[in-house]
Amino acid sequence: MYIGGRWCPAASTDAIEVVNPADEQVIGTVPAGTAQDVDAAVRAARAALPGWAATPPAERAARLSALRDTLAARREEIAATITAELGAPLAFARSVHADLPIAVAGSFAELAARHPFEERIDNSTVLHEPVGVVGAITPWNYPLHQIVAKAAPALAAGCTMVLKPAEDTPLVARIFAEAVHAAGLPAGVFNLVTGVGPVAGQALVEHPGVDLVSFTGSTAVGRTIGALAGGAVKRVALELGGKSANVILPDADLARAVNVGVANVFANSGQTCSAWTRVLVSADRYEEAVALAAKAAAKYAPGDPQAPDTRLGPVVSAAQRDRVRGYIERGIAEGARLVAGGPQAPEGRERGYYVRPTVFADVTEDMAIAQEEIFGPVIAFLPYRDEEEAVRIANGTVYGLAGAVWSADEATAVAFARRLETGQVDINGGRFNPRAPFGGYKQSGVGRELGPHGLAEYLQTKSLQF
Ligand code: TXE
Repeated sequence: MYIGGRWCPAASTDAIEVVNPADEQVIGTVPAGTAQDVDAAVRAARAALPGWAATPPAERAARLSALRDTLAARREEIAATITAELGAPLAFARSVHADLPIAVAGSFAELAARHPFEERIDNSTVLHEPVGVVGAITPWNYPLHQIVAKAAPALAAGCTMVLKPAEDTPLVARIFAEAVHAAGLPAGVFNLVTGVGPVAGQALVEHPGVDLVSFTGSTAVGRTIGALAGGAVKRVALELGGKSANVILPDADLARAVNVGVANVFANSGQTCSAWTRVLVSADRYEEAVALAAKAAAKYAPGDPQAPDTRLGPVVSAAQRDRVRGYIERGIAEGARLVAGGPQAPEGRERGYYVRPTVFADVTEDMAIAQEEIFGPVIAFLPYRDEEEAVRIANGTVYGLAGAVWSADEATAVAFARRLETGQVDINGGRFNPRAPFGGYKQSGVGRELGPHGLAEYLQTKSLQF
């Protein structure tokens, strides 16, 4: 545990084993934190709060900038750790798992320096003050990014925090805590408690010393956390699941839309909350699109994430593998047409938590594979007759996190995107913007991360009237 600026033993000797999903070997252990550890961490965060909240934004920005630099200096180690504990192919671990959070840390360092923490409205001065102590609970799918997307804005805002990272990927969280230490953040501003969700996570949500809970994970757990936080009248931010639609309009470049769409889902073995897992294609181009996808899927042979040419590694855990394979079996049972992949272990990959890259055609809206988040390398193709039907299908799930629209005419794509009930839409492939707000409509969540909107989550306002 990293509490009050130093590494200290946990209250219990229970440990969590961290397993490499590529070969099922144990690669490390971390302490299984309890309510007692969480209490010590929250106390440390509360003690550090007045000092950090009063630290001038320029100084907070300087510490964040040092944190960015420390993470950048450890890029290789971060990538190797994430490859080992998550199974992400090494090149992707470098270019996304390491570089994205480094960019996000840098963007909040800049933002902290120039954010208007005070504004004038007529005869009032409005102060944007830190909410207080943040309890952050993160998942394993982008383990460092999820941490930085909460820690960087919280620290930029002047909040202090306790992090409970996912039990599957706690090793990179430890690197993050070391980077915080090396960057010279005052003791107690950032604290780390490892442990399992229902014990350490729940204790953090319920602790009266926590003012804001920021959670990313499953909708089921998000619902419980939202209810607990609501009951205690705490602020809460929830980034939850998705079932995003990739809408290919009739005039789009079909091959590009399908190939980019397939890459979008198979990246990170499909473990991306914003992945475009449902592809909507006009009925007259549907078979052509399905054939293109089957051909593209063949290029994603599951392989060792350490190997330089691997594009698809394993999924994170045995539980996740079984869950994903279960969905593939369910899709077949429900009558969808399997055009690539399937539920069996990929050839030569019986050891490790591998799943075949899978493409389903003839998926209907009522099927589980069209409605539920699978979180694995599985794509569902659905045909539509006209634009109205495409909008209805795209919006026809409980989720609303992301989506994509393709058209030869950008204005047509934008007009369609306006009709989507979702927090972000990529137009003709888009380009990820680490400063644009990220978050969900409907049951995909509450609140936004990244950029000025992400910073605002960690601030509360006070008006002074003159
Ligand atoms: O998530 P959990 P899991 C979805 C995805 C995946 C499914 C299950 O569909 O297949 O969730 O993954 C902590 N109180 N997403 O089981 O359980 C837990 O320790 C407090 C989408 O891994 O939600 C971990 O730190 N905390 C998602 C975090 O919550 C609790 C990313 C996430 O775990 C808790 C991950 C409790 N009662 C999974 N129970 C996305 N939106 O990107 C668990 N936790």
